[in-house]
Amino acid sequence: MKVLVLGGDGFCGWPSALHLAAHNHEVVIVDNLERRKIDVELQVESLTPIKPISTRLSTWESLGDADQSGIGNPIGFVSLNVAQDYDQLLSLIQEFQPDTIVHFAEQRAAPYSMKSHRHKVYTVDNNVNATHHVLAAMVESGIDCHLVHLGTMGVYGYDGADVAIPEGYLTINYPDRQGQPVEKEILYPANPGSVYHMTKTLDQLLFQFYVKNDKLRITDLHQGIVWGTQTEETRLHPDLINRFDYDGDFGTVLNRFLMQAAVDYPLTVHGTGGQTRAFINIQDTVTCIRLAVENPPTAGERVKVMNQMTETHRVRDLAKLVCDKTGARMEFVDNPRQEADENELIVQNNHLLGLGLNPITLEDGLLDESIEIAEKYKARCDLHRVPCVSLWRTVKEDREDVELAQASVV
Ligand code: NAD
Ligand code: USQ
Repeated sequence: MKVLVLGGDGFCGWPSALHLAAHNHEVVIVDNLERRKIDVELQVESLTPIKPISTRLSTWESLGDADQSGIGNPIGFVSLNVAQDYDQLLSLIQEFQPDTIVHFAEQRAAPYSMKSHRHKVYTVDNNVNATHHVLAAMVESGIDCHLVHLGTMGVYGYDGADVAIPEGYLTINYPDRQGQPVEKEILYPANPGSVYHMTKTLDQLLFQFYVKNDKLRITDLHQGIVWGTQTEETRLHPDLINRFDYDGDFGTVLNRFLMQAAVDYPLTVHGTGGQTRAFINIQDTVTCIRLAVENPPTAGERVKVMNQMTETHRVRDLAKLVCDKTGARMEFVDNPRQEADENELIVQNNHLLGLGLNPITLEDGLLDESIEIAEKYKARCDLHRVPCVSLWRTVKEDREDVELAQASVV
């Protein structure tokens, strides 16, 4: 298939582009390299030394061989801003005629989206416009292609509702005006916990409308927190290494804990650490993307929502696991976010299991690889970038309490 990978230079997009190419899909990456510019803004770099996109692509191509394995299949690259350059995006879709567009091109960090009012505005502008531009361009081009979007488990919220979170839709019953029972399936009530997560709930409404109005074919993958770094393809050459974000804005919890253990920084457990979240290894992410690409919905079918996660864990249990494996210590710090201290989370993921996903869990040994990577590159870590300094609270006194507590750590 011909696949456009929007956001294909990022943490999930890069290994997904390689994996699709290795499976003989014709891939073109679209990215404005904004994520690399945000590193400059935040004065931090990926723990792993990532190469420029041109080096990544030429090294990948140089690995090609005659055995037709798919390794080294050329990948194209187009630099454009999906949220701003509508005409260029439309022309690209008309020229390339993709069978599938995989859309990773959004600002994805909850703490970054809550840093300041400017960051909130940027996140909404970038994410909602990017998604809407893709949908409008799909319709205007007249090309029948399938959109695979990266959504988040966070659209469901973490209020601990005593249900197994379904895949996108909830069946509700209510009486009509005559008191007769009515049954309906609705999008699971949105309950975002950050401006970033809110943009993903807005994306859901855009999808619902464009499927109803224009019969677009859309898969929305509600992904959990991704951990790990390397995949089968990125391991093939040092130039292909994937990003490893560890800073207080973009680093996600398990990768941060692994890095903190490597540099002997007490693991920063927010609040009681009773937050339960869904997780998935990056190798499973790329497999799920391919499964979604290769199994599109039919025209007229409602948005196909699949929960892209493999296991759930409490934050303090993850911290304990990492401490037990590495000898690190943990510290309970004031939570900079506004979120429930404790929640239960049970999630249905039957769609992707049914398509053949064979989950990699924390038990499967890849944690050791991540620990090795954190150890190998720990000299690149800037300890000043470790604390989470983005505060959710807008009340001045609340902020001062958290700031004071943060200043006392380490
Ligand atoms: P990332 O920031 O590493 O990658 C996103 C890429 O998109 C970057 O290369 C960036 O430059 C590009 N981009 C952003 N806005 C763009 C625009 N307007 N035009 C062109 N390119 C643009 O993030 P990631 O971790 O790879 O996440 C990818 C997607 O997966 C996001 O939508 C995110 O919400 C979702 N997701 C990620 C995780 C996770 O744990 N990383 C979990 C669940 C869902
Ligand atoms: N946390 C800590 N200590 C830390 C960092 C985080 O205790 O040092 C806690 C947070 O308070 C939160 C939990 O760990 O309760 C998860 O935080 P995170 O930063 O790992 O994940 P989150 O902000 O939810 O965002 C990440 C990705 C986002 C994706 C989301 C999937 O950045 O793109 O959408 O995971 S999910 O969480 O399932 O919604």
